[in-house]
Amino acid sequence: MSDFVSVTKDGRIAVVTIDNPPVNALSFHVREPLMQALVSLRDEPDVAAIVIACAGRTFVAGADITEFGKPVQQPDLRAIIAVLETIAKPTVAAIHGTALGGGLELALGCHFRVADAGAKLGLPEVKLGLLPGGGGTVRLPRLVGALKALGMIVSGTPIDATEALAAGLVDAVFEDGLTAQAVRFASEMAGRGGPFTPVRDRDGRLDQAELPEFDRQAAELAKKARGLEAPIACAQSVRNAITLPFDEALAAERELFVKLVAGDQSRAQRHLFFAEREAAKVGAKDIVRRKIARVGVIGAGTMGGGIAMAFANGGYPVILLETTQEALQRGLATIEKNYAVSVARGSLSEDAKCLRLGLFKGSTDYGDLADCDLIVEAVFEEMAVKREVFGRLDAVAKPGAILATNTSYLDVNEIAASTSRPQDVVGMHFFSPANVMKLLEIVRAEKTAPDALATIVELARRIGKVPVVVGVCHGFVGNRMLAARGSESEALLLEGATPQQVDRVFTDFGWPMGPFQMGDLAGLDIGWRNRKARGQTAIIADTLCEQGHFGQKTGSGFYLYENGSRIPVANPSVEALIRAKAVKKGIAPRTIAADEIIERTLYPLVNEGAKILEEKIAARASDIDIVWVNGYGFPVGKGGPMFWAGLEGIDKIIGRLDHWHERTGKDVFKPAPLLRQMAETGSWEGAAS
Ligand code: 3H9
Repeated sequence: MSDFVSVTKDGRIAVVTIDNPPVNALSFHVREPLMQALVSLRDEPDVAAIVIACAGRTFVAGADITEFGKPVQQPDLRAIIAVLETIAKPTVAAIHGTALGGGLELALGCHFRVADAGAKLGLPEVKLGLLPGGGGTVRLPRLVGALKALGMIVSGTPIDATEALAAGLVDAVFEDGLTAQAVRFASEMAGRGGPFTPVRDRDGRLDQAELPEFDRQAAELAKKARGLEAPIACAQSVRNAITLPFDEALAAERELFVKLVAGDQSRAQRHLFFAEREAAKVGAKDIVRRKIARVGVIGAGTMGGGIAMAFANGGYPVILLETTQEALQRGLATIEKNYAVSVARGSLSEDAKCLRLGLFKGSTDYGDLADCDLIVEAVFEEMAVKREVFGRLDAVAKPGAILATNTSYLDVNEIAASTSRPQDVVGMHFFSPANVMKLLEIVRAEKTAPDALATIVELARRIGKVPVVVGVCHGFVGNRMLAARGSESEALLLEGATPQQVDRVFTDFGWPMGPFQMGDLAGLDIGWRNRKARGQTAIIADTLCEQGHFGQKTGSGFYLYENGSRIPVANPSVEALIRAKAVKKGIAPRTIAADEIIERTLYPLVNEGAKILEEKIAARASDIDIVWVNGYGFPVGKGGPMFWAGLEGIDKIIGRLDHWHERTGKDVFKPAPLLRQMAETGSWEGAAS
């Protein structure tokens, strides 16, 4: 019929196959022939049932996201589903791979859904700042109940075929031969005779009595939304499925979808979707990646243990190396405890825990690393120590093994130079806890070989990380910008702001926590140690550290944490300390507005990002956004600092940076030339060239 949709017949069963690689998105060039096929099969007397299947690696993974923000070309998905629901003969979706978003909505337009055992089904639109706009919020609750639908739609997390079967989302699961099984299933249904009830008319699972519990759960979810509109809209729309007639609920869903798709939050989240994929495109497609079968990790402390877990979670055997048996056993025990906590929480099965633990081998002998294809060092953050470790690695590692450092600040070129094979050395900057945090800054040193870099990027994706390649500079992209963000923290306090006020501005902006709370969580001693190493001071934070207040771990820092609580409480002695230091410096406190806090923290953040682009430490502005969203909690609904700068207005940012630069003379406020170019051209990329 078309390159993208074909129809074959197996006896009286028609099989409509969508073939739109890579993920069978419902682009216009699919929708048009799909609609034609369905209309014609509906009226063909020889056809007793229709199966909708997909070629390639997956069922339809959604609407075509690249079409959002452009005028809709008809037929749209809703029109196709409307036609599907006029078909009297049985319609069956045959699902393999992932049925996501518009893909699952298409399947919900069929009378039946059958799935391959490995399939996953979900409505992830919320992750793009949207709600399902093809009837998903009103049809899914009719099959699985409103509470289950609420959980699936607000989290956006897909469920597997077994769960889908138990929930009533699919009618049968097959181990293999999906299309043939779907044809058999369709034939059997046709043989049973109709009428077949479309999902829209099945109200049995909608229960008004669930409303109070629904509202309770929706309110909980709203609290966690942190200013994001989509989760709230999702919940509202699923609620409509219970309280409104089908067509009214469908119309309300459409209205919400249209509003969200045109909004800044969804634009920001779509930007992040493509940015993440763009960041992972490193090296020519034909570069032969090195084979990584076995990984070594040096250091079984918090970082090394987390890194080792990240690899084991991805299925890689790991040799964990420590200097003493005692440190090794302590590290391995912590890993075991962490997995036990996951089992207790229900996020990991006992079998999976055993499987993962079976992948670890502990050692205190560098010689045991000889077999590893990749060795990651997570030892003390000091150049002399790193150089020594790399010298020893150079002596034992096999030729071609990739040697990685987990340094967060140090010069990877210098580390590479302590080996005879700098082409095999790369930075892998994990974020703590390394088994949880998604971001991985991959540091390309001067001599890093392209195939080594491409291998690590691919490996990062395999273990579920979000990789971003960065260049060598102090703190790379993330920590360097963090320093710029925090450069005015103490000045703001001395001039009259409180830690609570600054943190509140951050959480109102959408951050999970503000800088002072984050400092307390990470441990104020870390920054203190770094400052001392660089001959820098911070009068409030240094004083707190000198007095033994390191944050959460000591029960006090910028906040108090009483009786081991993690909830920060205002700390009167910190406020007294700030006032005393201000008096000593002759600074009279004044009221500081939220706007000023943003200007003096987030504008320098953007400015530093521009400098990083100028220096080509990051290849694209969107890479910086990925770093900040995945590593530092920059709100997804604002798309990362560089995307947000566009929303905020580059001219406005430059104007205020100029103002603060004039007033303070500080370099962090001096607008980067690239920022000015950006104001003229409207594009970071255009400006960079
Ligand atoms: C929706 O459906 C709205 C409806 O409710 C309402 C309609 C009215 N569109 O991720 P990968 C591209 S919203 C366009 O690397 P994987 C992707 O950019 C949608 N392009 O593969 C990449 O391109 P490139 C709801 C898409 O195997 C390539 O495909 N659905 C789309 O790691 C490979 O992608 C979703 O949100 C798309 N929908 O993972 C699902 N999807 O090679 C979004 C992918 O040029 N997709 N591309 O960089 C995914 O979650 C993953 O892609 C998937 C495969 C799990 C399917």
